[in-house]
Amino acid sequence: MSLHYPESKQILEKIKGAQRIVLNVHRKPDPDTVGSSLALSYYIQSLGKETTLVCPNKIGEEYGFLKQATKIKTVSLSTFDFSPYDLFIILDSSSWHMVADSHNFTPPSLPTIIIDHHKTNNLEVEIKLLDIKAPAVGEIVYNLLKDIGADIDADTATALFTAIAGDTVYFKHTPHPAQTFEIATKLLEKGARQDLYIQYMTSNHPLSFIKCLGKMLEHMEYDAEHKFVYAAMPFEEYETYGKPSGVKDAVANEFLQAVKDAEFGVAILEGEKDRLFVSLRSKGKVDVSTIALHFGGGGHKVAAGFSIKGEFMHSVEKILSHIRTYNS
Ligand SMILES: [Mn+2]
Repeated sequence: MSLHYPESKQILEKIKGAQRIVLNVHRKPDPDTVGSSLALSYYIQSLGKETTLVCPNKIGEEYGFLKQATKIKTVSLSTFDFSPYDLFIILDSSSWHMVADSHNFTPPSLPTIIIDHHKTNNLEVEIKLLDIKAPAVGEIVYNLLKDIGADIDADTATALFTAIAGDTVYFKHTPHPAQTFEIATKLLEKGARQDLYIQYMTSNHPLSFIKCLGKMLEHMEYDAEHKFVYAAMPFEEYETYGKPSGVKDAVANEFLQAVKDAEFGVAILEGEKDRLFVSLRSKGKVDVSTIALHFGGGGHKVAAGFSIKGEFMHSVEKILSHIRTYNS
């Protein structure tokens, strides 16, 4: 049987040669990084090896339906003691900032493997498995586990299903749908708990989240000349809703591509005073990762993001005027 990835053999050898393995869950953890890290960790544990999962931010309680999600440690990567470990595996990160949530992170001198799907990935490590065609790292890990002949049990299936469902926005964004739906079907046959995904990941928001989402949608405007929509929320307003997390992502994932004649959309949230967090989504013609790169962020052709510092109105204008020059 031919391998899906030539790197699979090398990765298996590295894992077999290691005893204590540390896996990274990226900043602002999402279902893809959490699910794919857990799935790979279950496999490594099945070989009788120790794993530790580290994330620079806290993992939301909603992930509790995934086995061992509550064991993921929240640590400062910059001061974390890597010395007990002999292998570092990073999933779903395209930059050291994403790995550590810090611009001062010095990577440890450990053998390091990166498994990622971001077009903007610029990390140089020993082994890099980058598949920019994969809609989620969960799909890459699935192919990797197949390549190395790993058994996919129900917990692994649930973790990988969660990863793929998260990044594809429940199978809406699938560049190669036949492959992705086939993998999803196989995972369901292995016992993936799709019902728990729905229960905890999509039907579990506080009312303040929904109201804040509604307010942000009310702010949405259409730029007919440059064919894009944008919605921006200042910090003062966000604060009145209790700063619910995930609002910008929900606007981006569900509504930025929903408007007739708009080619792409921008959601801007002043999540902290004078710090704006921006998500971009495209219907496919416009490559929004180049806009994100311009502002020091990254991502994919159809989904990207960045953050900038500055006064709210001034920063919003700066973002919009760049986009208008870019898309004209
Ligand atoms: Mn991802």
